[in-house]
Amino acid sequence: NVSYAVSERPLGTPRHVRIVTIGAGASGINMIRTLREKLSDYEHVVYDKNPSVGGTWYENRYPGCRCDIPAHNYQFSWKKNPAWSTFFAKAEEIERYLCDICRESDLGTSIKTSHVVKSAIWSEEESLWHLKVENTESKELFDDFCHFLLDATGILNKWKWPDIPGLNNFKGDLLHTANWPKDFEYSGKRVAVIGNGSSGVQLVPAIQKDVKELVHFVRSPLWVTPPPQQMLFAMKSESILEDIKMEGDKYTPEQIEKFASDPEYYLKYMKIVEEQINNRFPGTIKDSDIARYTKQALTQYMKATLKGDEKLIKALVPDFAVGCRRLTPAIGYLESLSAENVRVVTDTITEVGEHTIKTSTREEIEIDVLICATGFDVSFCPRFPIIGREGNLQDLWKDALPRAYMSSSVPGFPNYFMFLGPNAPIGHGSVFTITEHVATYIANIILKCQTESILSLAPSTEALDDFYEHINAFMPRTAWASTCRSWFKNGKEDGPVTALHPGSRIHWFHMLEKFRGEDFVYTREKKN
Ligand code: N01
Repeated sequence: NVSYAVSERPLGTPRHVRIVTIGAGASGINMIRTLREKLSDYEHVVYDKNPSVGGTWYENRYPGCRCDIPAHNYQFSWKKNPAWSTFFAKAEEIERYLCDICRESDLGTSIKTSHVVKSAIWSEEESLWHLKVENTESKELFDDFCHFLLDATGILNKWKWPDIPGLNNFKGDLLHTANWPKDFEYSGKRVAVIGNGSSGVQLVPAIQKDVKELVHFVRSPLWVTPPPQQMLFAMKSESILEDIKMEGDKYTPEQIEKFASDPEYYLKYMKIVEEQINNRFPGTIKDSDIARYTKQALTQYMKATLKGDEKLIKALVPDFAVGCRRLTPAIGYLESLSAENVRVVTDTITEVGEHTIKTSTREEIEIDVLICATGFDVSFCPRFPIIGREGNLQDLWKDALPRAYMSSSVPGFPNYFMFLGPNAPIGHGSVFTITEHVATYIANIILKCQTESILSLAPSTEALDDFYEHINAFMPRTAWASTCRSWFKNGKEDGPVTALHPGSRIHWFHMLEKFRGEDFVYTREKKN
């Protein structure tokens, strides 16, 4: 039925909406700014469960924690920081960067920390989400609502313990890297570290010199790249790179001053760093020349760094495709494994005793501290019930594969958007760049709803199927879909890659720029 009734609101005037974002990490903080730039007549609140902003960078505090994407690419395009002290920024420096942004601009006024969203229920009659929120300081539980619910809770934050019998009987200190106690003292102790993902390989060299003994349990090998500067400098013969002054991976004070005082020069450097990251994508295509070359070069590099130690080489140098597990620069990791106080154990852990770890060779290793660098649950299952038109998203994704249209929305869940949902292009490059593009995509959709009398929209099931037809066709061509255990497959060896998009980031950004209205199902405002 076409209605010719005249709306009281002049065409194009935005309808007032309330927007709630969950999570004040990089995605949530950036969204505040994007909405302020693009929208008018709206309210926006960001709830975060932690007492401070920063998300991942607030939570991860283990020794050696840093980002493995170059600092000058791991920042907002609208808040450049020429003062990063190292090539890969340390966790506390990134946390400070995010806190400073919230304090110095007034973006922080939209954020309520120590607030946990407990449930979200869609009301079809009212076209809005009803929320239950808890203030964890006052313990007050209150109701809120919003027209648009934005999920910026991130991917790698539900840390998981290894499934090892007896773990809870351990009488020494039991720690997880993602939940590191403040000022934990490990010096002079016998320490076991389980896991050699990005967290484990940063932790091991950071604590090795101070502990009495370090027993490192390695279940799968991993590809380690040469020091960052070496990679960057080898790839481009740009004269600007020859000039860059570093001591180890630290930028010298003169270099930082040069970045700060010469914006054109700084921009050029940032572009080279970003280009180097973007250029990595072809290397993830299985059996491509560049993939073969990279595998050969990294094998040589790892063998040389392990100084021909056959036992370590067997344990650590993979045979699977480069990129199948996340590549890591692992600064100082391989070198630290040759130290006298370090022992690499590849035997399976069969049980944890009160003060020991037992292995498949019946050995019992005595330890004081057990550190699990065992990663995260990447099932994408939300932490709280999100009840849309067709039930609870937790139930939908508990048993079935998580699937989201453009990695950001789900059929039956109107006006609900994720920043880094299933199959986002997070396998190569900076999450900051991705989240800025997603924020613009979501803000444009909200603006469309505000100005085109759209009360709600959700992707159609056909559009979701179509999106996954492409993902399923392309994923097998990538290294990510090779056989190796990886969080890209939520810890499985084989099986669908649920965390990554098979295309390049640039491809993804182009897709986000073109909103395909025909892929959505709408409800509209009733005209008088
Ligand atoms: O976790 P992981 P992570 N017995 O899942 C092992 C981001 N991150 O925290 O591979 C023995 O990669 C498991 O072995 P296997 C970054 O994106 C970012 O290290 O399953 N071992 C594996 O070695 C990164 O990729 C930064 O065989 C067991 C390890 O635990 C992502 O987080 C810094 C085991 C888990 O590795 C995840 O990294 C740190 C068992 N029972 C992290 N169970 C930045 O730079 C598990 N393992 C931003």
